Amino acid sequence: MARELKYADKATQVMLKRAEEQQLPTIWDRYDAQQPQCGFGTLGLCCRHCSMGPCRIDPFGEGPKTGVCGATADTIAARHLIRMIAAGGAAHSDHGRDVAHTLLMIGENPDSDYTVKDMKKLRAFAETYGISSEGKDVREFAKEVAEEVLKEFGQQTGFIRMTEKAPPARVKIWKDFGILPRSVDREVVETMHRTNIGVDADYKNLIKQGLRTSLADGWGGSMIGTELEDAIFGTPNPIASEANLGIMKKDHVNLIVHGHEPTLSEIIAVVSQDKDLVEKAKARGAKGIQLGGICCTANEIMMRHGIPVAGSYMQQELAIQTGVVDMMVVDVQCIWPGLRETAQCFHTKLVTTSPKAKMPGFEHIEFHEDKAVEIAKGIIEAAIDNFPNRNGSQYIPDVKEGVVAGFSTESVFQFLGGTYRSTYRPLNDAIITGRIRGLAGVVGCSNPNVDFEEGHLTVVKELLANDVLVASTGCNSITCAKHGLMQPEAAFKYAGKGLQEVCRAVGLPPVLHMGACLDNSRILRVLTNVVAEGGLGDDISDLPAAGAAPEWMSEKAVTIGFYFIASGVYTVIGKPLPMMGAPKLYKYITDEIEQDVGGKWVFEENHVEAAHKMLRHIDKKRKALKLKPMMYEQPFKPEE
Ligand code: NFS
Ligand code: SF4
Repeated sequence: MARELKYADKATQVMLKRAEEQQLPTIWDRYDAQQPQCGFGTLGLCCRHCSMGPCRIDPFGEGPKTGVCGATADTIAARHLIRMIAAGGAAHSDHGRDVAHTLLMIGENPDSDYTVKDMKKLRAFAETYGISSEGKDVREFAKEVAEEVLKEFGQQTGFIRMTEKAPPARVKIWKDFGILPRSVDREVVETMHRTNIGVDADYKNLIKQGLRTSLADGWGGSMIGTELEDAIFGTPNPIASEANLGIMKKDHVNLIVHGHEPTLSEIIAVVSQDKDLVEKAKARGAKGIQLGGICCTANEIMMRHGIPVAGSYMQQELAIQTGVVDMMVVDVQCIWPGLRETAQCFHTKLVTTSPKAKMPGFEHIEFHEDKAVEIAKGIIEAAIDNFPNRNGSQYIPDVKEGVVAGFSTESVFQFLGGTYRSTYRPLNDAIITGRIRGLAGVVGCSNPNVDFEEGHLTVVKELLANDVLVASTGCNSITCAKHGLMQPEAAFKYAGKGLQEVCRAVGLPPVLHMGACLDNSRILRVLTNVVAEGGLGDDISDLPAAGAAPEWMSEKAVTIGFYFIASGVYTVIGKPLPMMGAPKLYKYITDEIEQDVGGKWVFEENHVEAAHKMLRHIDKKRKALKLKPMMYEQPFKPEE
């Protein structure tokens, strides 16, 4: 079916048209083939948690209002929702846990290919766990920290220690409400238990456990992952790079890394320019080796090495359709098994590397961290060997954009305060004096159920025009990068006058690339630092700030949304969560929950209106803080 993508980047538009002409399969075709999708599932009204079912609730007619066990719509939808949180949180946190394992290996294996690149960061992290580096060599220290962290993943009592990094007022809310997470494993397991047949049927009590599980991810698994990745691979600093399919080169071996965990891609990034390998590529007739990323693996290596991004989630098969990808090597998460169908039409070799993620039609070269360089070299060699096998038509759209990435909680600090004094003061002052209206995190996936990139671009541009500084992660970052929003010059094109002045003064792009989805934890820390700097209330929920994931699709996005809400953030998504058939649950998570945790869900499929809702919320918070009126006139003026 011909499909027009009005908002998508030019490379995607061209590639999709070619795919139609050449009858190559795409995610959009598979999506269309699923229409109409199940109404019960969309509304959150089906359950197959036991074999008396599957059950479904009739939301309109005379059909059943409960499942066989008597579970109501609210119970069924709430149980399903928190299982999504458990799954998404487990994905992030397993990633975080793997990074802790890498740290342990650094401690235990003297021949490890990994080292600690940022000792300062590791020391600061270890302090939270009451571990000092004094009198210890790096390996001894790394081992001690890793063991303590890994123990925490499975602890039965106490609480996840990174939660103490939140503003004290926030920690008090979590304690009083009873959602301070004990440990990742404890919360995920308890969520699975409670949603088993005949256990928790109270939608509010279920959501409460969901909130606690999401916090175990945001302030636990994810945050630990980010911190330890920074310690091992280096904390990102602003770095220039490029994004979109046009980064690939016809006369080079093109190796695409796709997935999420940077342990393999980091090593590939380092060894891909190895002299012997480049020579080998030349011997095969290529001019060199071009590395590119897809999804969050791309974000990780762009943030730390400036390796260009080939595309976002929705472009994974379009990359292969260029005919010049000699290998796509994947680790975990957001990888389509359907890539096989596309790769079959070309010479592209698909390689899985994680024992957790094998796929039919992919070759499996298992990655082991203790032989990281050796395996990475083998993978690159296999890509080189595949270069002469290019068959089908080759076409690389000549489309790419410049981007400045690499904003970490720390580098934002330095940017604002200069080299002499790291401080968030200028940011707080810009908000207080009305140059910046507020802060927004715009994050998350893309989804064939929306016009590709319309959601991200509309929300971000509307916020910028109204002087909101945007922090971005995940596939939103890739969209913003491809559309030129992550260059300092973008401020002059898209930002309101106040935000423009701030960006010009310090040379910041108006949209800050803060990394992968795992790095949403950086946004939590930025918000915490803004609170700590003073003048904008005591808690994250006091800040003129909001979050959005306009094109979300993954269970990870559900977890992220819930931990932002549990941290006091007003959070807007496009397509509603699958629970619209559960009226009491809907009222709770989009309204009453604000009383409990300070944040709430907002569903808004009109993206301009989504941004306006965020702006209204930001204005409400500015008013409550009695901040000065905005310095310059804004296009969006909320009706009084
Ligand atoms: Ni996040 Fe990153 Fe992209 Fe969505 Fe997938 S890559 S972890 S889940 S699709 S933003
Ligand atoms: Fe049906 Fe209840 Fe079993 Fe779910 S748990 S399938 S609602 S009987």
